[in-house]
Parts: sequence; structure tokens; C-alpha cells
Amino acid sequence: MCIHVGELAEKLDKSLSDWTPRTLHRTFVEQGCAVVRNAIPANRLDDVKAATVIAFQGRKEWLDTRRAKARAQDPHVYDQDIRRVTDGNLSGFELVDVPLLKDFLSYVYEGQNWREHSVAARRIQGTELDEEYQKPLELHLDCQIHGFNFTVNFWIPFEECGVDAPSLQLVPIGSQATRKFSGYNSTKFREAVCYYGHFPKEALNIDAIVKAFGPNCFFHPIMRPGDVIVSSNWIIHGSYRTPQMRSGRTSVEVRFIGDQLEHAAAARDQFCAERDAAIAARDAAIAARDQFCAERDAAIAARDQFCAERDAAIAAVDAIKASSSWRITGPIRRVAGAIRSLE
Ligand SMILES: O=C(O)CCC(=O)C(=O)O
Repeated sequence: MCIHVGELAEKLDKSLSDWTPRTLHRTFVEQGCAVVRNAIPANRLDDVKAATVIAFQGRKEWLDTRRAKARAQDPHVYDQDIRRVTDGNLSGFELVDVPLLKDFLSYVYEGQNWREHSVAARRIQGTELDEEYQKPLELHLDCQIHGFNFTVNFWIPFEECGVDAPSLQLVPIGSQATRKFSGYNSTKFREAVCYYGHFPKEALNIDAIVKAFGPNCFFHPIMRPGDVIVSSNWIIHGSYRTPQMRSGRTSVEVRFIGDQLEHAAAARDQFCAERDAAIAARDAAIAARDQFCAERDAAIAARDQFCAERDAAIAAVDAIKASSSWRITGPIRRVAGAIRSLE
């Protein structure tokens, strides 16, 4: 399956007013991701950004406490940090409290229980390498880190990125195709951190991805404050940084999780595919039975025809024997026989 993101851009990338919950859901199901421009209210984005900046600064100050020492290596700011620095007045989940996104979530999780999962802000290094920032993340699936139940991820940058600062890149294929490509089949192949052991080594190697989906399969939109990338834990993605991207970038991921591996549409598709296969098998069995009956009926008809013709022949012979001409010609045939024996 070769993908050309240039051809998909119009389908994947629209402003808030051009999406409906249904169209966003359909694109998400088919392509695994979508961009919604100007979706996040500016004041909420500013408030969460300000709280995140304070929380990142505060991390340095906690380093002498025991709990903070354990977290010293963790490069994220979480929702509990945002709540703490705002005295409980703000949560990162408020960023996506937008009707389009809420309605979209209810389509994704139709028929299953779902809940808030996490808010995690991160800072990714530009090529100027701010040491406090994280290195760009390699291509991965979030389920390799968070586990397999279906999560929706809203990736929201606090500043413009994709030109001077690193952005995000994704391989825009549906979650089921991604799962198939990743080699996941619910068994654990090897010992590894988090959930990486459930995937063959090098499963998401860049050469393998390019071989499977072509060199133009990486979607890396330029993002501005207010824009959001909608994706899941079943999409291949990672940081996108080129040598021209000198500044660092801060962004936040807001995640929701369901109680099943699949989102509703995929579960329904699977159910329909299995139902259609069962119907096709039943129809094939009925057709085979009908063919058998037709052949059996043809054999019976041929036998009946044979019997009818045989009976007609017997009746004709009997009729001739019974007729007066049979009685007259009997003596003549005997005389003819006698003449032949004299010759
Ligand atoms: O923000 C980034 O550059 C990478 C984020 C990412 O890979 C993730 O959220 O799993």
C-alpha cells in the first residue's frame, strides 16, 4: 500500500469549521489521524501553556525531595503538575473540551467505556540542543509505551512548529492496518521495556516502513498554536526535526482510553466482515445443495423416461401379438421357413 501524503493533505487537514464529528471520525478511522486547525480556544491554550512553563521551572526546585528524585529523569509535566501550580483551578483536559472533539470521542468509543487517560507536556530539542529538553523521539506506537487498549491522543503544540522548531510526523494509515504492519498478535515475543516485547524487534524500522508504504508516507504538518493533531496509540509516529529546526518546541498530549483494543468502527467492521463471511458460507452451502438436488432430479427424470419408453415398446409388441395380423402371418412365416430350408 503506497501512500502519498501530498494527495491526502486535503482529506487529513482542515479547519475546525470544515470538520463535523462524523467526517473527523471517518478520516480518523481510514487514515489513523487528522489535523483540526484553530480548534483549541486561545485563552485555554495560554493558561495551560503558562502553567506548564511554571511546572517545568518548578521541577528543578523539587529535586531535593524524595518523590521528585524518582521523577528527575522524567521529562514530562503532567496534569497533576498543571493542577498543582494553578491551585486546582486548571486541568489540561480542558484544552479539548470542544464540542467537535467531544462528539468525535463519543463516536470513537461508541459501545464501550472510556475515560480520561493522561495529560503530558514535553519539550523537544531543536538543533541548538537545549540540554533541558528531550531529544526527538524515534518512530514508535504509543501502545508500545502505554499498552494496548485504544487511546485517542490530541497532540497540541504551544508554539508554531514544523519550520524553525520540530513538529510531529505520522504514517497516516488506519489503526488495524498499522497493527497488522507492526506484527502485533497479542503474544509477547521477547523481554523488553514497557510493551515493546509484544512487537518483533525492528518492527518499526524506517526502511521497513518505506518499503511497505513508500518514501512519501510521512505526514508532518506545520502546526500553529490552536491546532491539534488527532491520532491514537495505534499510529506510527515520532518527532520530526530537520537541520533547519534550531529552536526547541513545547507541546502537550491529551489522551483518552477505552476498555477495548479496538475503536467502535473497527469492532463493527470486524463483526460485519465475520457476519458477511458466515452469510456467504451459508449461501454457498445452499447453492451446493440445490445443485445436488437438480442433478438427482435429472437422473430420476432420465430413469422415468427410459422406463416409459421401455413400457411403450412392450405395450406395442403386446398389441401386435394380440392383433389378427399376427395370427394370419404366423402360418405364412412357417411356410417361408420351410421353403428356405429346401433351398
Ligand atoms: O512531541 C513529539 O515530538 C513526540 C511525541 C510523541 O511521540 C508521543 O506523544 O508519543
